[in-house]
Amino acid sequence: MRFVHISDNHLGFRQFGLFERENDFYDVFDRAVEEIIKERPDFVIHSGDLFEASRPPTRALLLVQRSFSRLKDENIPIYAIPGNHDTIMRKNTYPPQILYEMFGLKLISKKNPFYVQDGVFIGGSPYISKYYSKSLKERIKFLGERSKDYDKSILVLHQAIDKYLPYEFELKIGDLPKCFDYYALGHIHNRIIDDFGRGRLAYSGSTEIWKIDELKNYKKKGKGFYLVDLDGDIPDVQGVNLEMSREVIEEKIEFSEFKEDIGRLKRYIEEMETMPILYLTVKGDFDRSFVHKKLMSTLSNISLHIRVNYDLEDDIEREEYYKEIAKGSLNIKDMIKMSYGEGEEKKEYSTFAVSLFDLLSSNKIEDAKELTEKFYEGFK
Ligand SMILES: [Mn+2]
Repeated sequence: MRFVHISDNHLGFRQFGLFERENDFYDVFDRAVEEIIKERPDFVIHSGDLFEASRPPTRALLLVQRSFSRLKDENIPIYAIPGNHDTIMRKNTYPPQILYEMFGLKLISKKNPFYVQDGVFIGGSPYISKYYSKSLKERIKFLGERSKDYDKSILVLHQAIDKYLPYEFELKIGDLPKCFDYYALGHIHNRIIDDFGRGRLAYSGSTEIWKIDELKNYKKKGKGFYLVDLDGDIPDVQGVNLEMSREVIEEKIEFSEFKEDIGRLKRYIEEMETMPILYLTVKGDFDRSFVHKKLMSTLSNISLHIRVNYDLEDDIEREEYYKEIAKGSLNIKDMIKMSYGEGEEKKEYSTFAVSLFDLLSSNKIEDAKELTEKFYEGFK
């Protein structure tokens, strides 16, 4: 019995507002499906965040339709949960995954918490926010009990666990029952494989570099999906690596070596077939506009996107910024709104955040609780 564990494809994500990046996420998903068909697994487990948002672009929806109908033709069913990105936080709504039930997708939900294929128990829960972790723990406990009638069992979740993400988690490692053979997890974008109970626990990770802090883990462990063999006493987990669409480069440059480093970087990039993404930090004592102009004139026409962080020894601008805040000419509420960005759905969040800020800063704790409960009601 072999299956594929894949997660966090974030289809429809237009990183930096670039359609090239949106395509990168589609392309790597396409390559994943090619590889899955080559591997001929008995089934696929998808542990959430198939889409970047709960209302994905039509192109993303079509790509998944085409891919899943190919898997259906090959008799490979997909067991899937929605993640925090493709969950809709309202009552009586459906995640986009439900569109593919006619293409062999089996949605793991509150209504259908588990399935059994060839004697293997496949149970799980859609993403649940930390405000409802009590109900999440109850669901997991229930699944643990039900799984005991079967030889092999898999638990599918899209949650962070304290052991792997100590600052922002919904579950502690001790909350998981130890009776499952494989814990198919999503949410953390790095690849993680661990021993747990009598089996193995794994985050298969994202399939593209969604955020720069995934770069280190990607360089060490690659990105793609896991191929799991359930036949032995302990599941055997193999990483299948997918080729990324372009390189992401992170460099720290000392201003004293600026010219040499930029020249070296330029020659390195010129060898590439596809334009990379650059994350540069320039450190030292220098004139920001000189460095910016030089960087752009040397690298912008050979890179898809450049992000520069200036680490100035004597940062006058930052001091000015702090002075502005102290004077009160920068409004915290405006800053909250700005950090959420534009768009209908984002406006809902920023309105919520600003109202919460108002209540909390005037010490209305109970009102803040009530507002939060209402906002997250869809999770109950
Ligand atoms: Mn994700």
